[in-house]
Amino acid sequence: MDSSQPRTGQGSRLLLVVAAALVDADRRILLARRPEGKALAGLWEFPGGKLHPGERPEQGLARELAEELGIDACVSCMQPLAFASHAYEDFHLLMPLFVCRRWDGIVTPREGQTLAWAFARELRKYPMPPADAPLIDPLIALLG
Ligand code: 9L3
Ligand code: MG
Repeated sequence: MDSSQPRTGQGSRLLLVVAAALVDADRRILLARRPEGKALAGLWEFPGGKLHPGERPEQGLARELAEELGIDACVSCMQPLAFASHAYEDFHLLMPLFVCRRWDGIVTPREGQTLAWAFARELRKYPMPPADAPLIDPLIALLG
Protein backbone atom coordinates (compact mmCIF):
# COMPACT_ATOMS: atom_id res chain seq x y z
CA MET A 1 0.00 0.00 0.00
CA ASP A 2 1.25 3.50 -0.86
CA SER A 3 2.23 5.03 2.49
CA SER A 4 1.96 8.58 1.11
CA GLN A 5 -1.81 8.24 0.95
CA PRO A 6 -3.90 9.14 4.01
CA ARG A 7 -5.66 6.25 5.71
CA THR A 8 -9.25 6.10 6.76
CA GLY A 9 -10.27 4.84 10.19
CA GLN A 10 -10.71 1.38 8.66
CA GLY A 11 -7.08 1.29 7.51
CA SER A 12 -7.84 1.55 3.80
CA ARG A 13 -6.51 4.29 1.55
CA LEU A 14 -8.49 7.47 1.13
CA LEU A 15 -8.75 8.48 -2.52
CA LEU A 16 -9.76 12.08 -3.12
CA VAL A 17 -11.42 12.49 -6.51
CA VAL A 18 -13.23 15.52 -7.93
CA ALA A 19 -16.00 15.30 -10.51
CA ALA A 20 -17.96 17.73 -12.64
CA ALA A 21 -21.54 18.02 -13.77
CA LEU A 22 -20.94 20.08 -16.90
CA VAL A 23 -24.32 21.62 -17.68
CA ASP A 24 -25.03 23.09 -21.10
CA ALA A 25 -27.49 25.83 -22.08
CA ASP A 26 -30.28 23.21 -22.49
CA ARG A 27 -29.62 21.83 -18.94
CA ARG A 28 -28.07 18.66 -20.29
CA ILE A 29 -25.24 17.07 -18.32
CA LEU A 30 -22.08 15.53 -19.73
CA LEU A 31 -21.29 11.86 -19.07
CA ALA A 32 -18.09 10.11 -20.11
CA ARG A 33 -17.83 6.38 -20.70
CA ARG A 34 -14.65 4.98 -19.17
CA PRO A 35 -12.55 3.38 -21.91
CA GLU A 36 -11.35 -0.23 -22.09
CA GLY A 37 -8.23 -0.86 -20.04
CA LYS A 38 -9.20 1.55 -17.24
CA ALA A 39 -10.80 0.60 -13.94
CA LEU A 40 -14.62 0.47 -14.26
CA ALA A 41 -14.35 0.32 -18.07
CA GLY A 42 -17.64 0.76 -19.90
CA LEU A 43 -19.40 2.60 -17.07
CA TRP A 44 -20.61 6.18 -17.49
CA GLU A 45 -19.20 8.72 -15.04
CA PHE A 46 -19.16 12.39 -14.29
CA PRO A 47 -15.78 13.47 -15.68
CA GLY A 48 -12.95 14.21 -13.29
CA GLY A 49 -10.13 12.45 -11.53
CA LYS A 50 -7.72 12.29 -8.62
CA LEU A 51 -6.78 15.44 -6.78
CA HIS A 52 -3.05 16.11 -6.65
CA PRO A 53 -1.61 16.70 -3.16
CA GLY A 54 -2.26 20.26 -2.00
CA GLU A 55 -4.50 21.14 -4.94
CA ARG A 56 -7.71 23.07 -4.31
CA PRO A 57 -10.62 20.89 -5.46
CA GLU A 58 -11.85 23.39 -8.05
CA GLN A 59 -8.31 23.86 -9.38
CA GLY A 60 -7.76 20.11 -9.65
CA LEU A 61 -11.08 19.71 -11.41
CA ALA A 62 -10.19 22.41 -13.93
CA ARG A 63 -6.90 20.58 -14.61
CA GLU A 64 -8.71 17.25 -15.11
CA LEU A 65 -11.29 18.85 -17.43
CA ALA A 66 -8.51 20.41 -19.50
CA GLU A 67 -6.69 17.05 -19.74
CA GLU A 68 -9.73 14.89 -20.47
CA LEU A 69 -12.00 17.25 -22.43
CA GLY A 70 -9.78 20.06 -23.72
CA ILE A 71 -11.82 22.80 -22.06
CA ASP A 72 -10.91 25.73 -19.83
CA ALA A 73 -13.53 25.64 -17.06
CA CYS A 74 -14.40 28.73 -15.01
CA VAL A 75 -12.95 27.87 -11.59
CA SER A 76 -14.72 30.62 -9.64
CA CYS A 77 -18.07 29.61 -11.20
CA MET A 78 -17.95 26.00 -9.97
CA GLN A 79 -20.60 25.17 -7.35
CA PRO A 80 -20.29 22.17 -5.02
CA LEU A 81 -23.54 20.18 -5.10
CA ALA A 82 -23.03 16.88 -3.28
CA PHE A 83 -20.41 14.43 -2.04
CA ALA A 84 -20.06 10.85 -3.16
CA SER A 85 -18.50 8.39 -0.73
CA HIS A 86 -17.91 4.77 -1.58
CA ALA A 87 -15.82 2.06 0.07
CA TYR A 88 -14.12 -0.14 -2.51
CA GLU A 89 -12.26 -3.24 -1.35
CA ASP A 90 -8.86 -1.50 -1.16
CA PHE A 91 -9.72 2.20 -0.95
CA HIS A 92 -12.33 4.64 0.21
CA LEU A 93 -13.35 7.13 -2.46
CA LEU A 94 -14.48 10.60 -1.43
CA MET A 95 -15.69 12.67 -4.38
CA PRO A 96 -17.36 16.08 -4.39
CA LEU A 97 -19.44 16.90 -7.46
CA PHE A 98 -19.19 20.46 -8.77
CA VAL A 99 -21.74 21.98 -11.12
CA CYS A 100 -19.90 23.74 -13.97
CA ARG A 101 -21.95 25.87 -16.31
CA ARG A 102 -19.22 28.02 -17.84
CA TRP A 103 -16.15 27.00 -19.80
CA ASP A 104 -14.16 28.07 -22.82
CA GLY A 105 -13.39 25.73 -25.70
CA ILE A 106 -15.21 22.81 -27.24
CA VAL A 107 -15.76 19.61 -25.28
CA THR A 108 -13.59 16.98 -27.01
CA PRO A 109 -12.84 13.42 -25.85
CA ARG A 110 -9.08 13.47 -25.35
CA GLU A 111 -8.61 10.07 -23.71
CA GLY A 112 -10.63 7.74 -25.91
CA GLN A 113 -13.82 8.20 -23.91
CA THR A 114 -17.26 8.20 -25.49
CA LEU A 115 -19.28 11.25 -24.43
CA ALA A 116 -23.01 11.75 -24.00
CA TRP A 117 -25.19 14.72 -23.02
CA ALA A 118 -28.25 13.72 -21.00
CA PHE A 119 -31.02 15.47 -19.09
CA ALA A 120 -30.95 14.86 -15.33
CA ARG A 121 -34.04 12.63 -15.49
CA GLU A 122 -32.32 10.46 -18.15
CA LEU A 123 -29.18 9.77 -16.14
CA ARG A 124 -30.49 6.53 -14.61
CA LYS A 125 -30.41 4.88 -18.06
CA TYR A 126 -26.61 4.98 -18.02
CA PRO A 127 -24.79 2.28 -15.99
CA MET A 128 -22.57 4.18 -13.56
CA PRO A 129 -19.85 3.42 -11.02
CA PRO A 130 -21.34 2.97 -7.51
CA ALA A 131 -19.91 6.32 -6.36
CA ASP A 132 -21.60 8.28 -9.15
CA ALA A 133 -25.14 6.87 -9.06
CA PRO A 134 -26.18 8.58 -5.76
CA LEU A 135 -25.30 11.95 -7.32
CA ILE A 136 -28.23 11.69 -9.75
CA ASP A 137 -30.89 12.69 -7.20
CA PRO A 138 -29.22 16.00 -6.23
CA LEU A 139 -28.88 16.78 -9.95
CA ILE A 140 -32.56 16.07 -10.57
CA ALA A 141 -33.42 18.30 -7.59
CA LEU A 142 -31.30 21.09 -9.06
CA LEU A 143 -32.08 20.77 -12.76
CA GLY A 144 -35.40 18.91 -12.93
N1 9L3 B 1 -14.13 7.57 -10.23
C1 9L3 B 1 -15.46 7.35 -10.07
N2 9L3 B 1 -16.34 8.22 -10.57
C2 9L3 B 1 -15.93 9.34 -11.21
C3 9L3 B 1 -14.54 9.59 -11.36
C4 9L3 B 1 -14.04 10.82 -12.07
C5 9L3 B 1 -13.65 8.66 -10.84
N3 9L3 B 1 -16.86 10.20 -11.68
C6 9L3 B 1 -13.18 6.58 -9.69
C7 9L3 B 1 -12.61 5.70 -10.74
C8 9L3 B 1 -11.25 5.39 -10.22
C9 9L3 B 1 -10.87 6.59 -9.37
O1 9L3 B 1 -12.10 7.27 -9.09
O2 9L3 B 1 -11.33 4.26 -9.37
C10 9L3 B 1 -9.89 7.55 -10.03
O3 9L3 B 1 -10.42 8.06 -11.22
P1 9L3 B 1 -9.51 8.19 -12.56
O4 9L3 B 1 -8.27 8.92 -12.16
O5 9L3 B 1 -9.27 6.78 -13.03
O6 9L3 B 1 -10.39 8.98 -13.51
MG1 MG C 1 -10.62 10.70 -14.92
